[in-house]
Order: sequence, then structure tokens, then C-alpha cells
Amino acid sequence: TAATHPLHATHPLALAPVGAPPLTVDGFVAQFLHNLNYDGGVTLSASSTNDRYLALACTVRDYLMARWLEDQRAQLQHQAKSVCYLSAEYLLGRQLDNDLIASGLAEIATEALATCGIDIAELRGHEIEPGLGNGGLGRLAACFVDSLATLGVPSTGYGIRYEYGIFRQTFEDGQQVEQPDAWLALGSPWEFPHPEQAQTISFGGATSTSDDAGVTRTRWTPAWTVHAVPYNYMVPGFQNGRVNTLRLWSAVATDAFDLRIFNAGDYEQAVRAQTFAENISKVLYPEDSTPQGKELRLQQQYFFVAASIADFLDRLPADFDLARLPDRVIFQLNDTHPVIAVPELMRVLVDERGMDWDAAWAIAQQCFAYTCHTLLPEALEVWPVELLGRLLPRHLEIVYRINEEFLAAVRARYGDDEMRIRDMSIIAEFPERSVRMAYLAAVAGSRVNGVAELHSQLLRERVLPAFAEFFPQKFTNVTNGVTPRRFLRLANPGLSALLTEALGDGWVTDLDRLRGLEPFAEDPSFRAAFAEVKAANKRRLNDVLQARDGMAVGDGHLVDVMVKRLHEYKRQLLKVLHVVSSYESVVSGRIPVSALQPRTVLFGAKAAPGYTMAKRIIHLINAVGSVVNTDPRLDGRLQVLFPPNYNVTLAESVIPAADLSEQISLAGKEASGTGNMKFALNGALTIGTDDGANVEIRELVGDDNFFLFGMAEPEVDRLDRAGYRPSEVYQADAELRRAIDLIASGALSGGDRSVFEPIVSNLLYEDRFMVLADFSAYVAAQARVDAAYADQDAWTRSAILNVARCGFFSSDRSIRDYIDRIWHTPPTL
Ligand code: T68
Repeated sequence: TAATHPLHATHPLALAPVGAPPLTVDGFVAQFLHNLNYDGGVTLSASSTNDRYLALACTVRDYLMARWLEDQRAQLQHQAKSVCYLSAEYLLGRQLDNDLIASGLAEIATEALATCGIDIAELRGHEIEPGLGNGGLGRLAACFVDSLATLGVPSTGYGIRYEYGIFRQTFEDGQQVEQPDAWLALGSPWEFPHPEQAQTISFGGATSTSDDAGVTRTRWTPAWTVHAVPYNYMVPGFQNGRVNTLRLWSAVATDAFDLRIFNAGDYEQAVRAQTFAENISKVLYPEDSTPQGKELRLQQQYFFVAASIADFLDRLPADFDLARLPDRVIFQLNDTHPVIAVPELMRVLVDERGMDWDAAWAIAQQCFAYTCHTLLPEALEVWPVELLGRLLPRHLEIVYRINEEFLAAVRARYGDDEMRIRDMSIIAEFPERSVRMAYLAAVAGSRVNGVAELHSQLLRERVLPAFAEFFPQKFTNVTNGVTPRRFLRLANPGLSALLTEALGDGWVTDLDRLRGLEPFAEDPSFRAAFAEVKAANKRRLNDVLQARDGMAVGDGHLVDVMVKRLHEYKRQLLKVLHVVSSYESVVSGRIPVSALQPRTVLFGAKAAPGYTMAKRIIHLINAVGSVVNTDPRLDGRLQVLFPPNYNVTLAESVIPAADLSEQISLAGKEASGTGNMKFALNGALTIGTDDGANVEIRELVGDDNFFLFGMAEPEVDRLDRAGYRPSEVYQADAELRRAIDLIASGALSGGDRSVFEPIVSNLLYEDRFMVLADFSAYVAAQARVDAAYADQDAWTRSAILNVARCGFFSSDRSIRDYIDRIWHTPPTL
């Protein structure tokens, strides 16, 4: 009933000025038609799919609005300590499905639209997902804001409203071609711009000092400014009446254009400054794990971070004592992208608020915490001093002073150990003078965390050992998690219904309850129901693939999935070599085709546009697919599918249909992985290395329910030190040789030997990520997979145990860990 629905369960006065529509089918219909007519300006009969989609989105919004306004008011009034999550990326996925589920409106909305003759599924499919992130890091931020709202933690997500998100991937002749992602083209019903709350962000210019009664004051005279306009997005908790805010900044030129130049006839020159400023939030950088060091990127980082800090401070009472700032806020730095926030807060406190340096530094050190997401040394961001000094001269001075004082403390502890000083300096001297942003974050942050146990250990031992020794108390772990709302409840309604039938519906917000599923693994009728859900999910995936790409997974096939960004360390090539090897052994007649376990290998991966090797690997996967899929000798028993443009929306269809999850990075390279968690929670078994969170997944599900293979990190390290020679592995392994030779022969590229030659020679003579070294172990593990899959019932039992034992990987648990270990911000539900 309306009175007890969580959206309405608040003090009536809080709702009075808003008037949420009645929570009935008729109420929904009326609101929907109102929005269609009065906001859309169309009648139902004349409306397009887009009109209807927009009206539906606005209707869902209308139901959430009262709670949102109330939560904004409460956050301002209570002034509890809150989390400001600073992230350059949020890979949100579609909003409509999510908000329907979170608001508990899914059934009412479906029925209401049906009475208007509209199939809601068509409208859900119409939304273009906001792809404001590259991969795991951006998706993690999206899971975290969902959990923060569901747990009722006072918090705001801050980021950038990119006009173009991650590129849309197409294939031409098997090669990746990037298209712009115009996600705003059809209108954006989920955002609320607030131009009146714009912040002015400064760049360039110079600094000067003056004497203020014996105290030296620094003034920054910038050369240019840009307006940061906030766009608010609702972040509804799961059916808890809570709606948090995601605040994304958009760049707008400070002066429309120079009228004098315009009137003089030089139109282009007149609008140049405008275009320049507005470029800042124009497009998401598509490089993941390989920072480009581009000036525009630093502009983006400073732009959103400076606006966010100013925005937060604006919300404090006018008489607030800034010495108490750490009681009010923790700025969580999602990787190094927002680390320029550290000198920015110092600048605000010292230059703008007149605080003395030491007091300001004591405060700043308590207001930041830093999450690292990588182990690749080349992925750690550094900014050339020349660039930083030109773009943010005052910030460079502040970084120098932080470094000076930090190195003085290092000297005080270790003496004049110049080697150590050079190793720990925030300023690197080679190959050019630059600022090491991870070091700055480690010095300034109250905590530094890795994203899985193994990663946090390697972070301490390999990436930042000197800092871990100097600040042992700072280092901690928070293992990543994923939101069960989107990745179970929304993406896998079949399994969700089964879970609810078995366990009640509490699992959606208390994923540890999945443990209760263990006994059901022994129940044959439950196994049958579980297997039927998997089969139905494969049919649903086929409907999606058929419609979008004209593809389908094979009937009765083991669905073997590797979806993630294309990166050499993730080793898509290892998977390709396995496919080529299976293919080769059949066509050469060494094994009968009937011996092949029917399999569909499904890839999804975008390559950074400038990452040549990654793009070649995409080309190779497509080439292997064209040959394997059409060779009659394979009898349709081996298929390679590579639907283009893998994104959150496609993930929601693919993951629930998977039997086998490929998590095969070289041990010690994948910080955590989060796809691994999504697959296990949806009942796929993992074939994986001892890397990232795979380690924790295997510990929880047990060795019998996980296909482990390959070198562990210490072995990788030993091999590396001993001197790894991949060509020797190639010489020694006939099966490997046949697979590589087939690629080198040109048989997969219409006889052209040159196309994939760089891949082959890289494997033979460099192979930085030791694909060849792990090949035979991988093939052996895949043979174990085939054998296990032959016993369908035992496989299903393992799948159920994967679900039952992976409740730990809820992002709700991650957020609770952040609260306990880092933030100390109690929920205020
Ligand atoms: C990922 N990192 C890790 N980076 O690779 C993955 N980088 O192991 C982990 O599970 C995930 O973070 C969440 O912790 C990334 O996704 C990026 O996307 C990225 C983007 C820009 C610049 C650098």
C-alpha cells in the first residue's frame, strides 16, 4: 500500500511541497501521460519511442524526487561526515532498469505502460548507456555509488560529464574502428543541470608573493578561467527510500565570445576561446592503464577536482571552523587521476582562507585517502614539471614544498641516504623532471589501499615498498566488489527469482545470505531449476546477439567467455592460442571432431585507439573466428564470437549466460578484476591464474569448483630474474608450435603472412606477459574443463556452490570495509 511503500515512508511534511504521484497503476499512467503531453509536447498516439522513453524516465524520476530532495536537505542540515568520492570515470550503464528496480516501481510501470499499449521492454532497450568510463575502474565507481546509497552513507560522487563517453567500437574487415559515443543525442532525462551553482576554475598565469604583516602570502594570477557547471544525477538506494547524488561537471566558457572581434568579422577567432575551454569535458580519454601525459587530461583532472572541493566547501556553514574539516569529509581518490586535489586543497586553505601552512597540511593529510588500481609501473601517472608549472604554477610550488618537508622527514629517519631520497622523492629527475602522482598520494593520504589481498601485498612489496616502510600504518586492503542489484537482480531475473524462492529476498542487500544456498546444491530438483535458468539465459543472450549482430551461441555449447579491455597483460592471446590449437588438431586429423566438447568462445574487448598491439590482437581474434566458424570440418563444434562494442548493457546479457569465465592474466599483473566476481555470482566456473581477486574467489569456492592453472606470482618473478626465453618454450612444445606456426603461415589471414607477424615475433622473442610459459598448463586446465562439463549435473552443483560462496564480493561489503578501515563515516539511514 502507498502508506508503507519505502518511497513514501517519511514525515508527511517532507513530501508536502513535492507531491509524489500516487503509487498505483492509474497514478503512474496519469503521471506518464502528463509528462508525455506537457514535457514532451506530444500525444500518446503521435509519440515516438524516444518520446515515450523520455516520459517514462521522467515518471520514474518523479517518484524518486521527494526522497532525493529530502536527502539533499538532510545532508546539508545534519552535516555528518561524508564521503566525497573523486573519480574521473563512472561507467554507469543504463539508468532506467536500475531506477525501476531501486524504486520498486518495475511491476507498476510495466502494467501502467501496458494499459497505454506500450511494451516497456522496447523502451528499456531504447536507452543509450552513459559510458563515462573505460573499464573496471569506472565500473567500480558506479558499483560503489550504488552501495553507498543502499547502505545510506552520506556521500557524493564527483566526476566529469563527458559529452562523449567511451567510443563505440565497430569492426571493418576484422579491425577495430572507433565511432564517437553521442550518448546525449536523444536527450538526457536523468540529469539536472545547475548553472547557478557553477564554479570558476582557473589555469595558467603566474604567482607572486607579498608580505602581510611579516607573513609571506602567495597570490596566483591565472591566465584563463572556465566555468564548471554541475549536473546532478539521482543515485537511488535499493528500495530504502534513500537517493544520493552523483555530481558531474561540465565545462562552459566564461565569456561567450569576444564581441569586438566578432563584430570586426573574425568569427572563428571570436569563438576560439570558447571552443578551447569547452573542450575540457568534451571526451573521455580512451586509454586505460597507459597514461598519455596530455595537457588536456591534466586540465580535466584539475577541472573536476577543483570544482568538487569548492562545491563541498560551499555547503559548509559560513562560520565553519576549517580545523574541523576532517570531521566532515574524506576525499577518496580513485586512482591518481584526482590527486591534484591535494595541492588544490592546500592552496584553498593557505592562499584563500589564510591558514598557516603547517595547520593546513595537518588537515589535508586527514582529508584524503588513495586507492591504487594497478601493478604495471608504466600505468603510474607522472606529470612533467614543465607542464604542471605552466598549467598550475601555484600547485607546482605547493608540491615542491610538500616534497621538501617530506624528504626532510625521510632524512631525519635514515640520514643522508641519497639513493633512498631519490627513490622516494615526489619529483622524479629522469627521464624528465616530473611529479609522481602516486607518491604524492601516498605522502598526503591518510590511507593507501589496494583492491585485492594479493594486490595490496604487492603494492607494499613491489610498487611502493619505501612508502610502506615509512608509513606502515597507512597501507591497507579493500577487496573490490560488485553491486548485486545490477549484476544479479537486474541482469539475471531468472536466478534472482530462484534465489528469492530459496532464501527470501533479503539477499539483494545482504549477499552473505547466499551461503544459505549451499544445501540446495545437493538437491536434484534445485539443480534442475538452476540449469534451466542457465539455459534460458543462453536463449536470451541469443536473442540479444541475433538482433544486434546476427550471431548466436551454439546449441548445447559450453559458453566460454572472455570479456574485458584488450590488454596484453590480460592475455587474450592465450585464449586465442587455445582456440587455434583445438582447431589445428582437428583439421590436421590428430583428433576426431567428435572428440571436441562443443564450445562457443565469446570475446568482448575494446582496445585503446593508440594501442597498436591490442588492435592487432582484435584483428587476429576476428580472423580466427572467420576461419573457425566457417570450416565444415569443425562441424559447428567450435565457434568464436566477437560481438563489437562490449559495454555494460551487453555484459548484462552475456554474464548470466556464461558457463566458463576466463580470468587468465599473468599472475601479479591484474590488480583485482571485477568481471571475475560477476561471473562467479552468476554461476559460471572460473578458469584462472592465481592473480588479483581470483585468489580470493578460489579460496572461497574451493579448488574443486575452480580451474586453477599457471605460474603463481613468485614463480613469475623467478622466471623473470632467471631470464625468460619464450623461443625455447616454443621449441620444446609441439602443440604450441603448431598453433603459432598456423598463425604465422598466413592460413588465418588469406595467405598474408605479414599481418600477424608482429604478434608472432613478439610472442617468440619478447612475450612480456609470458603467454608461452603458461600455454601448456592452460591447455591442460581446459581439458579438465571439458571433462568436468561432460557431467552436467556435477557442473551445475559446482556452479551453485560458486553462487553460494561468493556473497563476499558484494560492493556493499567493500563499502563497509572502506567505512571501517578508512572513512569512519557511519551510515545515516
Ligand atoms: C582496473 N583498472 C584494474 N583502469 O585493472 C582491475 N586506468 O584489476 C581492477 O579490478 C579495477 O581497476 C577496479 O579496481 C582500470 O580499470 C582504468 O580503467 C584506467 C583508466 C584511465 C587511466 C588508467
